Amino acid sequence: MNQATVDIEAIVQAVVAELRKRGVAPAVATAPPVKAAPGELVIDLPDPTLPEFRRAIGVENPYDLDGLRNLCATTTARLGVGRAGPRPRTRSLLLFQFDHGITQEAIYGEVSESVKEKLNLFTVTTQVSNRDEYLLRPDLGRKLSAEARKMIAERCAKKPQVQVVVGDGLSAAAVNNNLPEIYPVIEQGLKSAGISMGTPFFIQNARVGVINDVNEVIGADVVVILLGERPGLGVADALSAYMGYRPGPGKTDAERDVVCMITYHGGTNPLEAGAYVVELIKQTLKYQASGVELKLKASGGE
Ligand code: B12
Repeated sequence: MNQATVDIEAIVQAVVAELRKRGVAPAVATAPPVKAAPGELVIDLPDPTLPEFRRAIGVENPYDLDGLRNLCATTTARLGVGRAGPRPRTRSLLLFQFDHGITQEAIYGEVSESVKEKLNLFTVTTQVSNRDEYLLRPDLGRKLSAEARKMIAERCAKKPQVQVVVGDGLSAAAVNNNLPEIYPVIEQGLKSAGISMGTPFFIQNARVGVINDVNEVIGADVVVILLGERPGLGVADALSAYMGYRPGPGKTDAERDVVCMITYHGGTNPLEAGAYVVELIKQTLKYQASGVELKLKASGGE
């Protein structure tokens, strides 16, 4: 480090100290500057993913700092991060890129074979041939491949009351992290209620609407698909349970229900969610309806 750099650093420190004294410096968490060895490149910025920096207030001189802190604590949205002129701060940009990287990994990741094996799930595919096509062609993710139909016909029990299937959807992490917890709760809950369950399996590159195709082969009263939700910049491993009463050709989301945000990271934990899914299945069987029709019937309307 040459003399000029040292001088500039000393000046910056002195100015920041003076601004702090006057209460003008931003209420941003800072870390001591990192000293570079000769020839070494140092990015002198604290790790923005650490909790104290992720949640730090970046607004300079907020009118009501406590109020702003309370507001920011209510959400994972990027509130009160401040800006550098018209642009986001480097800290915000890096954090965004980090979180975006996690969403990409969730979308392009694969559901672990060991998770499938533990629950004895065999794998079939939709008519999608790769992940890019999955993202571009949701319609193909709603259709089983011919081979899948054949395999399901050969390996699965027919006409159970409830058929549970698992799909990767938009987040493999959602399935990897939550399926081992939620699945046994659903299985146990249905068993103790005396409700019969079909042979579960895993559908790669699946969309919600694939349950219509599944039930053409299975003929269940209720089909439940546990699949990964679109990852967000706050949470990337949330699972959903979508379900419908006697799904089949032409059935839409209006005839389906969903239990969403199943995750330990700020959603409903998978154990509780599993119990809720079982309750919803019981209602669906009782009223022989799902979606809007179930709401109407359960509330006494027609
Ligand atoms: C993307 C999305 C949508 C998109 C779906 C378009 C698409 N092709 O992907 C649009 C904008 C159309 C949408 C609309 C609605 N949505 Co929406 N949506 C989501 C979101 C952000 C992600 C869903 C996801 O990742 N699905 C997984 C992928 C793999 O599924 P997919 O097959 O690609 O897409 C299907 C599902 O997303 C499904 N879907 C989306 N929303 C809903 C809502 C219900 C009740 C059902 C049964 C199905 C459904 O529709 C798609 C086509 O079949 C979730 C948030 C979350 N935390 O899950 C909310 C969410 C699922 N939606 C919700 C709601 C309320 C709705 C609407 C009823 C809003 C309204 N009042 O109009 C409508 C209903 C739409 C419908 N399909 O009939 C709520 C459900 C709450 C609940 N427990 O009932 C959620 C959880 C958001 C929230 N936190 O409030 N939605």
